[in-house]
Amino acid sequence: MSSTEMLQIITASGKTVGDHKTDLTPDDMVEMYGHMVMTRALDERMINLQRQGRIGFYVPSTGEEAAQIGSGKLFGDLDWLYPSYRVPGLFLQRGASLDHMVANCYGNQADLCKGRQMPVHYAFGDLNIVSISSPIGTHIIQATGTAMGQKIRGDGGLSACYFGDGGTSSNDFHSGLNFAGVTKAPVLFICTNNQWAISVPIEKQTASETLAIKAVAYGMPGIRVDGNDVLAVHAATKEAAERARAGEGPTLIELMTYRRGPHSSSDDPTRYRGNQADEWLDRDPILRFRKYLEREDIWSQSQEEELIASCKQAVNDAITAVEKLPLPTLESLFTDVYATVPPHLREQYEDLIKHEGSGHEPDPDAAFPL
Ligand SMILES: Cc1ncc(C[n+]2csc(CCOP(=O)(O)OP(=O)(O)O)c2C)c(N)n1
Ligand SMILES: [Mg+2]
Repeated sequence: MSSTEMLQIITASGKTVGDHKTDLTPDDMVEMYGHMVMTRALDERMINLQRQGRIGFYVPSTGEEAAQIGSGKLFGDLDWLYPSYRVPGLFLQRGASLDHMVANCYGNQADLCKGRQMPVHYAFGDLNIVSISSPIGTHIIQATGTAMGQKIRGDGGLSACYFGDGGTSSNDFHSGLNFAGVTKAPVLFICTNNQWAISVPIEKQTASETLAIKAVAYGMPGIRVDGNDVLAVHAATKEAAERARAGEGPTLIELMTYRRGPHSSSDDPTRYRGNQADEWLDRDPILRFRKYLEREDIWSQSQEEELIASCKQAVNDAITAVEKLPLPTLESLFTDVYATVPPHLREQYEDLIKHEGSGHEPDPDAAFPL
């Protein structure tokens, strides 16, 4: 497969292309399908919460579930993940708790980031998932650096870095891929080409024939994959992971999909694009995988109904568990940097407490800029 052709294993009608046989067991596939449906359930509910004013900000990933779930089964304890903000499914698949994810959107005391990050910017240190970088592309060089370390250590671990089509225009894309190519670092560059970077369409992002072809300049394979086909995403990333673990270096994987929703809850895409999103409804990754599983007699209507009900229930339970928790204490703004809080910060803390006591309240309607 070249960097201009596109790897596809299941078509929109759920049939397999050619005689492809997946190495995934029926149980693996049912588990992956469950994570895709859970990701959608979380997405829909969180956007509603934002519209109801119960959380400030959300980033939907509807229609991009295969791009998130296709690679998650490949990783083990020695691997490090550098995610983007549009891969909540990957977190769920790696074992992140829904309570922690929902709490991050409230920025309250159950949030592992203690309200210091933007919402939807999760971090799970114990799952080797690095905190999401808001500046686009900066984590690409971090992933390469980690992979260079993994290579020196020789422990068989790899790093995987998730970013979007817009991320390929960052300086760090060039530096990260260049160094990874030269050092043959074990890193997977997983680029979700959803064809938009906020209001910038892919044609204005690059004059390149594809994004995958950029790999050629860095001396690594580039592969273009149907990003709405979870089995194709799995096959391509698995091969790249095997190459990385065998000492053969990095791979750039371009996952072709479409950003069906707004960039974020603060965005109104009707101001800059028509309703192309409708064309992509037929290529829905969840529907496609479901059709495949039904054809293979691995899935039934009653299982589907049970799954949807249980996913919705799990999301509701997480919201109920964390929504009413208090915000992090003011004191938490001053901890976790120094072992002992130095005098100048202690003084600032005391001033802040005095200020808060004087009746000043944070503005509850302050909007998120992005
Ligand atoms: C360095 C930098 N420039 C601009 C922004 C504002 N910004 C936030 S998300 C985004 C679009 C990124 O698009 P893409 O990489 O395609 O990812 P997607 O949102 O489509 O998943 C931009 C420009 C930023 N966060 N960082
Ligand atoms: Mg994009």
